[in-house]
Amino acid sequence: MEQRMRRATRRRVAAIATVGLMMAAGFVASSGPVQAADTNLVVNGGFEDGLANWFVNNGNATDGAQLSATSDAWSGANAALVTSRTTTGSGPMQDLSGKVQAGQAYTLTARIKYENASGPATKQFFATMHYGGGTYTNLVSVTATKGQWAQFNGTFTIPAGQSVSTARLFFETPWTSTPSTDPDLHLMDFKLDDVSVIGAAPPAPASKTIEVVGKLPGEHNPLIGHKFGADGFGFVHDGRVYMYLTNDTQGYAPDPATGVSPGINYGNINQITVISSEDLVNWTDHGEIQVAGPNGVAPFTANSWAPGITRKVVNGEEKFFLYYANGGGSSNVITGASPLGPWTSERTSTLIDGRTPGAEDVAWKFDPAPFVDDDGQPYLYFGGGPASTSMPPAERFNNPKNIRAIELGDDMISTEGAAAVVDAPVAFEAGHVFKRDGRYYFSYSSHFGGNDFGGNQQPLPGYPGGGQIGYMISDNPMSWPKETYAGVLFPNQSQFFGSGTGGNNHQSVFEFEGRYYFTYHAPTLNKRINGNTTQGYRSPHIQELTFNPDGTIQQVVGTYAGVDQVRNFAPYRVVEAETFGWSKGVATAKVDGSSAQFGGAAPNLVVRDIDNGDWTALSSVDFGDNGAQSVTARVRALATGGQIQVRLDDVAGPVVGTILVDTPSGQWAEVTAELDGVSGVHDVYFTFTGPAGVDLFEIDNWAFAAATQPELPVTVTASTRCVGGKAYVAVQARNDHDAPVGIALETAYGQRSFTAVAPGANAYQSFNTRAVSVPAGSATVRVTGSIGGQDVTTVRTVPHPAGTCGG
Ligand SMILES: [Ca+2]
Ligand SMILES: [Ca+2]
Ligand SMILES: [Ca+2]
Repeated sequence: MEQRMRRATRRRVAAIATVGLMMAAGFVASSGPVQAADTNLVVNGGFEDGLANWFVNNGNATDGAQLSATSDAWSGANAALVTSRTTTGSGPMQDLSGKVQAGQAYTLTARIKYENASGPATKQFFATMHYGGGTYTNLVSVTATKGQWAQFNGTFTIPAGQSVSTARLFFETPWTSTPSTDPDLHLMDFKLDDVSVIGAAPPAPASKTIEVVGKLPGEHNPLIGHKFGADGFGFVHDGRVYMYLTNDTQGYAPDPATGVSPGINYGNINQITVISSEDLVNWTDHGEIQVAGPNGVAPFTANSWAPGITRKVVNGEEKFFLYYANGGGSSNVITGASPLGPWTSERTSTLIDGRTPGAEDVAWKFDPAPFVDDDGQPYLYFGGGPASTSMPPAERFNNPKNIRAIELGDDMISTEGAAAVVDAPVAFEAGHVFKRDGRYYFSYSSHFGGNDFGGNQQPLPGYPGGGQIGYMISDNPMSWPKETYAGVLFPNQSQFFGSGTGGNNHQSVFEFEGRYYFTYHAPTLNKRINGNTTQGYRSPHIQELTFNPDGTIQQVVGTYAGVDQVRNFAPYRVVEAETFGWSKGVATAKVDGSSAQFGGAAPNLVVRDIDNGDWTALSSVDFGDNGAQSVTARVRALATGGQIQVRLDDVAGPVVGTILVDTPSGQWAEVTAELDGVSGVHDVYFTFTGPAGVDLFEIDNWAFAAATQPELPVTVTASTRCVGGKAYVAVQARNDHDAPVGIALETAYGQRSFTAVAPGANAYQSFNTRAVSVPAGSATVRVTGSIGGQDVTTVRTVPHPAGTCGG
């Protein structure tokens, strides 16, 4: 009923363009005058990329159709064919949100054809914009003759006061509430081709760049300061820790004037953010996976919240399975060829939903967390939300039985059997399981009470309060009676981070190189931006998890300090520039091509929005005793006069090298700077300077080059001679250094070492081969000494000729 009401009040703005060419099949009209700056806002309007960027209008629940590509095109090889239309509005749609602007005029052209034998001789079609809610505006109309291509060709102006935050263009037949009474007249199939909407270029999107230093130098929480991320799930693979995050940045939209964003809208989130680290302090930004939505990996899902990932070899193939919540109603899984993708959907419908046995009473079939046991058996934990009203109030509060455990099939994309109740006290959501010393640990987030949980009730003694992380310990991953409850493992984060950081949480536990770690989120970056009035944008945190001798967990204390850096950062390799421990004022963006560091399957990002005064930094970089000689960065200059200063240990520390970004504007190029005095372990700051008010350049990756070791001067010779009918190899090394050195002479026929060879003195040995002849070969001379206080070893190889006695 609600849908019909909305449809009936659909606004038909009178600004239907005058249609110059009705029934204009085959006639090419001149479009209106188009200014040079005008641009076509429609992507793939000719359907030459198949159905990319197109989907079926879904403005009302009753709308529906099949969209396919057809070779019966007006031009090119393809057009779109829409069949099985359920409403007059059921037709091809493209999202122009963020592209069209209020008050602007646009020219719309398109080709349309219908052929149904029992259809009318002529039929009117509309190009219509859906501005969200019940607001629809017909833009341009054409009346087509059956079997012939007709052309839409008209202009429309979006009213100055029209909200265009949602603007979706679609094609339809004139509205009637009961089209099924005469489907030949109202629901005919039709074909569409060559769609264009030409007008002012889309406005530059407002900057989302976080200008404050969101992660303070020296601190390790939040993990990143240049974007948000929630519900972190830690996953260890091949020496790296990956964190999969709900992309809280997706809806972040700071007002250009005030810098304050509206509150978070979870309904907009359909991407998962991935970051990774080999040391838990310096994190690489791998960007976002477009999981859900019309252009998502799994387009039959709308949201991607609260990810959980695991790895399994299926039919001999290593695969990575990324589970996520499709809003509150269902959960799903996509498959990766690596932890960084590429990602595909092996399913065409959701994995956990109303059909899942044993989950019927679970209000929110979300928050899926996978766990693969040592024997290879996989499990999935999911669920949460309001408790069943069939329970007494006290039970609804204390033991809401709203979380489930279920076995996964060996393919990891199906379930087996019925889900079992996880009777977690005061449970709300965010189930997660790990195994340690043969026992299983289930952790979860507790609820805040209220009507969903039987009204105001007193928790049982020892049960968690609101918004805490509780845990249970069991010997069986499918058996979680309330008696397995073990306590609160993490109180609410507001206890540690203060005003503005409350709310629910979502945790995970992972083991990395012998230690256990606990992940959680807190809106600490949001708080650094806006003070105590936060808007719900959350950031990932990690603390170490420690256990008592009996296996219970010591309650975690949340800190900005976070965890210790696991290892020093290695600089002598290509490293993505989107790796940093701390940063200020920069953003990242995915670019075409693969990652130089992570290989062909991995996405590549660049650091952008680099202004004068911005910087990035790496924690505890180990340059070794010999130190670095140079640093090379792959950059794209955007202004003249940009520089990258390399500093040690502080954003205002000494400059040890300066990279001049003096390459042609707009082109990727490598630039190098010599370094002076960079050895040992340091934090490294890349500080960016150049003209104010413009983006200076973008950075893709960089690499340090190790200094070549200084050499001890030595003159070496090797010869063959004959003594007593035997061949000898004679080796001589003269110390040309200004201090004594050690010299070792080595041949295939023996070796000899000399200590403290004086300046100008020789080390000499004639090695008896005990043969009448010796083939050509070489001798090795190893010189050890000190240059400028630094211990140096210089190795020289010198050839000797063949020799034969008596020959
Ligand atoms: Ca075409
Ligand atoms: Ca900036
Ligand atoms: Ca990069």
